[in-house]
Amino acid sequence: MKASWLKLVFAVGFISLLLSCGGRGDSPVIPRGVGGADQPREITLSEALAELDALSTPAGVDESLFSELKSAFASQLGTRNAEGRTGKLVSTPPGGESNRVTDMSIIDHGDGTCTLTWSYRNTGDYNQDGIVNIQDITPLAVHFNEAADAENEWIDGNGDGAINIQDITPLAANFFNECAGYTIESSDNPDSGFTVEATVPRSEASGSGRLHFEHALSLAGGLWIRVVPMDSGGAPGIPGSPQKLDEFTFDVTWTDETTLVDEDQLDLLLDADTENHIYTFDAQGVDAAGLDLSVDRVLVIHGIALERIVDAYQEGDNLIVEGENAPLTDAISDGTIAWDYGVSYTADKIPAMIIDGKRVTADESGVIDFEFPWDDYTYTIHVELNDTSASFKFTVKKDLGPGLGAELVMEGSIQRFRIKDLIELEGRQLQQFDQTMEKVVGEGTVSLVAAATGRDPISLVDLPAPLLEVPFLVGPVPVVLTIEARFVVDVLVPADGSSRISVTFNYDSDLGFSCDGVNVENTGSLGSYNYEEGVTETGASSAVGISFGVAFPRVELSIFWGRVVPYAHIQNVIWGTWDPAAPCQTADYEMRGVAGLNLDLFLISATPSVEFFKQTEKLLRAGD
Ligand SMILES: [Ca+2]
Ligand SMILES: [Ca+2]
Repeated sequence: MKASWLKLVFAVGFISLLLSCGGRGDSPVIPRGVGGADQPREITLSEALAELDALSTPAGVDESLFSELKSAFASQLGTRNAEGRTGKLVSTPPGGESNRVTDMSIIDHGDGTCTLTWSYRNTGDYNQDGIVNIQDITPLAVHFNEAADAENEWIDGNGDGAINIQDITPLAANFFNECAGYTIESSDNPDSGFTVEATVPRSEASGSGRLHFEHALSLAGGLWIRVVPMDSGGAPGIPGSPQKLDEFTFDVTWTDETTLVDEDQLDLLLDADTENHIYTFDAQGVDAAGLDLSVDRVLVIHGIALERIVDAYQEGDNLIVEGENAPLTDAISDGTIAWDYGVSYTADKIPAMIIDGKRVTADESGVIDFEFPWDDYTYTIHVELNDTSASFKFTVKKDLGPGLGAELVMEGSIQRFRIKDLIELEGRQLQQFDQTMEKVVGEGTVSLVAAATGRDPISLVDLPAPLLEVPFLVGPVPVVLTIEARFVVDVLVPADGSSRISVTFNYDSDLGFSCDGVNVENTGSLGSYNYEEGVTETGASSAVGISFGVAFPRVELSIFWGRVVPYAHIQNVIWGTWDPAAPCQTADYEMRGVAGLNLDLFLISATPSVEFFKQTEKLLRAGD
C-alpha cells in the first residue's frame, strides 16, 4: 500500500539580501618576503636539531615532558630528513588536504565590493607565526593534554580532538611549511584556470583563536573565487575550495501603462498593506515626482508589489491606492530577469524562521530550537546553521496513552546549493522559464515508531508550517525561496500491533527544468544516491499498512505575489504491509525528484509538472 502525501508540513528557509559585485580589482603585485621573511628559507637537519636542543622549557611545563616531546620531535625530523635524502629542509607553501581553505565566505556589499573571510590553515604552525619550525613545539607543550576547543584547536595537528604527543607527527611532516599569505584568485570557468585578483599578507590576519582573514575587494558577479596559500617566494600551495559569486540580471522594457516606484522613491510610500492590496502614499510627493498612480495603471513598487490599480483617492495629505494582482507581462513587455544565487546557512542571513505564524530567531551560534503542540501532536524542531551546511532534527509525536502512539523523526543535513533562474519575456509573453537547483546534496534518516494506532491513522493534515525564508532582490523584483522539509505519514496499525521502520538516504543531484510557456522539459539528474534500510519490524493480528517519508529539501519559489514554483523537491518514501493471514511482509522505498509550476504570474493558466528522476527499491519480501 502506498498512501498519498498528506499535509504535514515542516519547513525551513533562509534570509539574505545580496546584490552583485561589479568590476574587477587591480592586478596584484605579489609581495616578496611578507610573513615569515625574518625566518631562514632553508635549514640543515643539524641546525634544526641544535635549535631544538637549545630550546628552553616553557614556564609551567614539566621539564621531563618537554624533553620527551623534544626527543620525539628530533627523531621524527631525522626520519623525515632521511626519507627526503637531503641534508637541507627547504621552506615550501602549505600543501595537502589539511591545509586547504574550506571555510571561505563571500559577503557582498552590493556596491561592487565584497569582503572575503577565511581561516588560516598551516598544519604544524602551532604558534601561528607563518612557518612550521622548532618554535612550534612550545605551544604544544603548553597546551599538552588539553581537549581541542576554539582556543587551541589548531594545535591539534592530527585533528583527533586532543593535544598530545601524536601531534608531533604533523609538526614534523609539515616542517618548514611556510604561509606568507594568500592570493585571492578568480575564474570564469574553474576548469580553465584562475587569475590572481589580490594578495593578502599573513600579517592582515587577526583573532584570538585560529587566525582569521577579512579582505575587501572589487569582484564581478558570476566569477568563481578561491584563496591559495603562498610562501614568501610567492610559490602557491594547495588552492582553497572555490565559490561562485552571486549574479543578477535585470534588463527589461516596461510597458507604457506601468508606473515604477523605484528604490529612491520608496520614502513616498507611507504604508503598504500587501495582503489587502492597499498602499498609502504622500500625495504631494507623488505629484512632485510626477508619478501617475491613476486607476488602471500597473503599479510596480521596488521590492514590494506588482498591482493593477483599481482605486485611487486622497485622504488628507495621503493618496490611497488600491490594487489587485497583475501579471508580470502587464508590467514588462520584453526582457530578461535572471539570477545565479548561492544559498548559505548563517545566522546573520537568517534573522527568523516562521513557525506557526511566529517568528523564531536563531541564537548567535546559529541554533534554532522550538517545540509546540498542535492538536494531538507535539513538534520539536532543532536546526543548526553551519554556513556551508545546515542540520535538522524534526520530531512529531502523537500520544494515544501509555505505550501507544507514534513518533516520526527526521534527522538530516543539507549542503549549500545554488539556484539559477532565467525568465525571458517577449511581446508581453513568457518565452522561457528555466530553473536549476545545482548540487543539491543532502542526507537524512527518517524513522517511525507506531504502536496501536488502531483505526486512528496518523494522518497529519493541515499542520502548521515552520518556514525559513530566503528573500533577495533582482532589480526591483522581490524573489523569495522557502526551504522546507515536508513529511508524509499514513499509518494504520491495529490495536495489538506495532511497527518500527526506518531508512537512511543521501543524494547529490541537480534539479532542473526548462519551460517554454507550454511544455516543461527535465534538465535535472539524480547524480549519486544511496539508501540504507534500517529497522523494518511489523507485527499484528490483522493487516497493517504503513507509509511515511519526507520531501527534503522542498524548495518553493515566489516572485512578487506569484508562487511560480510551488515545489521542487526530492522525496523519500518508504511503505510497508503486513498481512498475518498470508503471512507476508513487504517494504519498498522510493526516491523521486519532482517540481511543479504555476504560471499565473505570466497569465498562463497551465500548471505543468516535471519528474527529474525516480528510483524504486524493494527492501523486503518475506513470507511469500
Ligand atoms: Ca610557527
Ligand atoms: Ca591531536
